[in-house]
Amino acid sequence: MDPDWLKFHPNPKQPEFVLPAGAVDAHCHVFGPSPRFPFAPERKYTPCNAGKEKLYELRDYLGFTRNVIVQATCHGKDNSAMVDACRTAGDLARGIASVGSDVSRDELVEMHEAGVRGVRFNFVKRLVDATPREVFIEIAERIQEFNWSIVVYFEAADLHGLEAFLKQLPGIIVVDHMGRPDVSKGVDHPDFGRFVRLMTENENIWTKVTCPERLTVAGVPYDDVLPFYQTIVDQFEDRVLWGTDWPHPNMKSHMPDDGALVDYIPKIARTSGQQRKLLVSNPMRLYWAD
Ligand code: 0GY
Repeated sequence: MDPDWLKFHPNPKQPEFVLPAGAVDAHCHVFGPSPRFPFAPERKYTPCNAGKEKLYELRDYLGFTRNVIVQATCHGKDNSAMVDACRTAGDLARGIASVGSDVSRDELVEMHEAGVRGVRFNFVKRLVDATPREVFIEIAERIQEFNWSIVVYFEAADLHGLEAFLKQLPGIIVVDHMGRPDVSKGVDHPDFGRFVRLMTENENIWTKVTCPERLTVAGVPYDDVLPFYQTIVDQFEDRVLWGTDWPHPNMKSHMPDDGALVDYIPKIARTSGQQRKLLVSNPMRLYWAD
C-alpha cells in the first residue's frame, strides 16, 4: 500500500443511534484482498486490503442489513472483487460497476445476476484518466435494458462544465457526496446553489449525503458540513442515500470512526420519517426493485 495510506478504523465505537430495520449502507467499497483480486495497473493509489469479510463484519456491528458496493478506482474496470462480494451476500448486497465501451452484453447480464444495478462515471482527475463523454453516453444507453442507474463522482468546481452532460443521461443519476461542495464557501454560495438548482430542476437526479470527513474543513465532529446535508435532505428527502464510504480511500487528515459516522445521521436527517427514507425506502426502491 502507499506509504501515506491511512487504514480503516480498527475498532469503531458502537453507535448510539439505532438504525431503522433494514438499513442500507449505500456507499462502500472493497479493496482486494490482493493477490486474489489484484489492483489495476492504471490505478492512482494502492490501498490496504479491505475485503468482503471485513465489510460484512462492519455491516453487522453497526446494525446495517444491506450494502451497495461501489467499484473502487484502484480496481479499474476489473469488477471481480466487487462482484465476488455481491455474490457472497446474495440479496443483501448490490453493486455499482465501472465498465468501458468494450464490455459485452454477456458480461452485463452476468453482473446483473450477481447483483450489479448501476455503473459509475468518475470525473475526479486525481482518481482516473478522463473518459470521452460519448463513451459514457454509449454505456448509459446500453444499461437501460437492465434498468440500472448511474453514479457520478465530480468536484464542485466541475459542475458547471458537466451540467449539460448530466441532463443528457437517461434514467436515475446519483451524485456522490453532494458533488463535493467547498464547505469553506458556506451553504449560501452560488456554487452550492447551482447544485441545489440542478436537483430541483431534474427529478431524476439523486444524491448521497455522505462523507462529512472528506468535506469538512473544521474537522471532527463535522458541524461545518451539517447545513449542506440538512438543506439537501429537507428539500429532497425522496432522492437521498447514505453510506459509510468504508474503507475510506485517500483520507489524509484522519480516519473517521464508522460508529461516529452513524451517530451523525440523525443530525442530517432529523425526523424518523426522513431517516427511514434515507436509510431504507430510497435505497430499496432504487437498488432492490427486482
Ligand atoms: C469515495 C471517494 C474517493 C475514492 C473513490 O473509487 C475510488 O477510488 O471513490 C476519493 O478518493 O475521494 O467515494 O470513496
